Parts: sequence; structure tokens; C-alpha cells
Amino acid sequence: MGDHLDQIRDAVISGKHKEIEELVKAAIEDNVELNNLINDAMIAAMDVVGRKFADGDIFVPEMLVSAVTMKKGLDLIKPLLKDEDTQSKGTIIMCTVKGDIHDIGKNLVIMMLEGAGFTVIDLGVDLTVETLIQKVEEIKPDILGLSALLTTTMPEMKHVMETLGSKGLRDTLKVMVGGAPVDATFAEKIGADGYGKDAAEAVKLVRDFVSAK
Ligand code: B1M
Repeated sequence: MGDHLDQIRDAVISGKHKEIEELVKAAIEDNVELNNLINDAMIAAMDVVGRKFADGDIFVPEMLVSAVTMKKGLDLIKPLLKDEDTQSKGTIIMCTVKGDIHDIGKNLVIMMLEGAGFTVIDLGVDLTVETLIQKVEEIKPDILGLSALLTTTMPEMKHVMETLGSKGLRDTLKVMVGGAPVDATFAEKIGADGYGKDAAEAVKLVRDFVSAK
């Protein structure tokens, strides 16, 4: 069991994108818990990659190959997280805010939300507030999820909140924020309705939003 997790973690760290699928398939066949695969192997690997980057031991290209490797692994896990219940529990728009192209965390949150029975519309990364507002007006989701991985893109979340307010779009819309540099204090400060520390907490928060409606 531990072997699988170690091998997958090492493969993501060293960007072995050609080997990752075989490793993940083998772990799934051996009934390794999906939560462990995601948290203890893949996310743990990304933490190491982030530290190596911060220490100057690796650079953007290596970080990118690790990201590609993780995505390939997650793609195999995604279908296994699906809820059998086909009735949607609510609609969520998700995006990474303008200036930020990190999407692994957002995609993971989406996978878990879809697995929990929510309909998720993914608007991608580096999303301008204008496009976002247009989509919120058009789709009228129950919840909007904003992700940011850079300290420099956190102010864009505040900008989005202010724009939603000025357009009168906050009455029925709940807003959840998340991403490594964000915390509950920041969420409260910008007037968001909640903060998801990780994908599991994001699902719990969304369930709370929907049941409070
Ligand atoms: Co970048 N990057 N990166 N990067 N990158 C970080 C974030 C960094 C911390 C690395 C470091 O220095 N240690 C650093 C930011 C520093 C800072 O702002 N303080 C950094 C930097 C500096 C940069 C560039 C500026 C580098 C450069 O060009 N010089 C550049 C910026 C580009 C841009 O966005 N404009 C850049 C680029 C990249 C790549 C493209 C190479 C690649 C991203 C590929 C991709 O996403 N498609 C990349 C990567 C891979 C990382 C690290 C290594 C890993 C991020 C990740 O995927 N983590 C990252 C270091 C790190 O985080 N340890 C780093 C795994 C993922 C599952 O976790 O995204 O935190 P995370 O998501 C979690 C939670 O945060 C939460 O749930 C998820 C699951 O648990 N969550 C939500 C996330 N969103 C949520 C939304 C919610 C709720 C919960 O509700 C809406």
C-alpha cells in the first residue's frame, strides 16, 4: 500500500508523466483508498515540488511537468468519484481569477463536487471579472467558487466581490473562495460567504450553503 503511494509521489515530483498512468492503475487495482492517493501521494508531491521551486532547486518547466503528471493521474481517478444519484444538488460556477493560471486545485475541487452530485460549470483560469459577471447573470448559479494560488492574485478576489455587489448579484449567490494563500480571515474580509481549505472542506461548505437555502 505504502509502496504505491511512495511510487506515485516520486513520479509526480520527478515528472514521470509516461509512467504515472500505470502506477495509478496499479494502485487502484490494489484498492488503495482514493483519498490517500490524492492527498498522501499527489498533493504531498506538489508540496515538495513547491518547496523545491521556492528553494531554487527546480524551475518553471520542471514544475509544469509535475503538474502535467499529476493531471494525468487525477484523470484516472475522476470517473471513480462519481455519485450514482443523477439528480443535481445545485449549480456551481468555478474559476481561477484573472492573472492566475494555476488550476490543479480548482480541478480537484470540481472533481469532488461533481462526485458529490453538484453540477459544476468550469470557466477555466485567468478569468476576467467582465466574463465572470456575464456568466453569473446568464447561468444564475447557486454558488460561485473562486480559486487563487498567488498572493498577487488575491486582490482580484476582492475586486470580483466588489463588482458582484455593485451589480446587485449577491442576494441569492453564495461565494466560496480557496487556494493556498487564502484563509478564512481573508474570505471574511472581502465579504465572501466561506473558505474551503481543501476539496473535502469545499464540498462540506457547498452542502451547508445548499441546505441553508
Ligand atoms: Co506556481 N506558484 N507559479 N506553477 N505553483 C506556486 C503557487 C508557489 C507557491 C510556488 C513556490 O514559490 N513555492 C508560487 C506562489 C508564491 C506566492 O504567490 N506567494 C508560484 C509561483 C511564484 C508561480 C509563477 C509566478 C512562477 C513564475 O513564472 N516565475 C507562475 C505564475 C503563473 C500564473 O499563474 N500567472 C507559476 C506557474 C506554475 C505552473 C504553470 C508551472 C504550475 C501550474 C500548473 C497548473 O496549475 N496547471 C505551477 C505549480 C504546479 C505550482 C505548485 C508547485 C503546485 C500548485 C498545485 O497544483 N498544488 C505551487 C506550490 C504549492 O502549492 N505547493 C506553486 C496542488 C493542488 C492540489 O493544491 O492548488 O493548493 P492547491 O489546491 C488545494 C487547496 O488550496 C484548495 O483545494 C485544493 C485541494 O486540496 N483549493 C480550493 C484550491 N482552490 C480552491 C477553491 C475553492 C476551495 C478550495 O473554492 C472555490
